[in-house]
Amino acid sequence: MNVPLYEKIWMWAAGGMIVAFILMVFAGVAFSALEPPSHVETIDPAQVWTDARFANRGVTQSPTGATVIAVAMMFAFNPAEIHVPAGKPVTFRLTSADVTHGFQIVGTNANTMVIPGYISQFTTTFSTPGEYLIVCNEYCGLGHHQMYATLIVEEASS
Ligand SMILES: [Cu+2]
Repeated sequence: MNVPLYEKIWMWAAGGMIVAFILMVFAGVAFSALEPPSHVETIDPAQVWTDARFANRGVTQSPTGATVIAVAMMFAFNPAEIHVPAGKPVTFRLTSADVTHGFQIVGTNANTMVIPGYISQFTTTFSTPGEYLIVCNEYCGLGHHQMYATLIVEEASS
């Protein structure tokens, strides 16, 4: 079969692009700090406000970092303002009191779904002090666009 030169060039170029795209997907997974959920913990969504794990919402600081306990609900986060230290690992533990919400800290790689019945947990470190916007990025109802909170990353004192 006689394939003209230009046809061959386009075929190899198309094949090369497919290989490049597949390599980009693997590179993205390997080098972009993307992690699959490593933690599955359930909770009765009707008992969120009385469950001991979410009774003390807010930030617990320790010398090695901080833990944030927060609840997402229509149409707010509780607490609405979160203070964490810069440069130390911060573990977020989140759950929903009603429907599925999102928890995205704009400008960082922190982003998770908050699903009723489950506790979403992730750990991240904020290197740059400042004020960050936390938004719900899963449409959750008529007030979804008003659902936000503030994260304040403070210069570590030590
Ligand atoms: Cu929402």
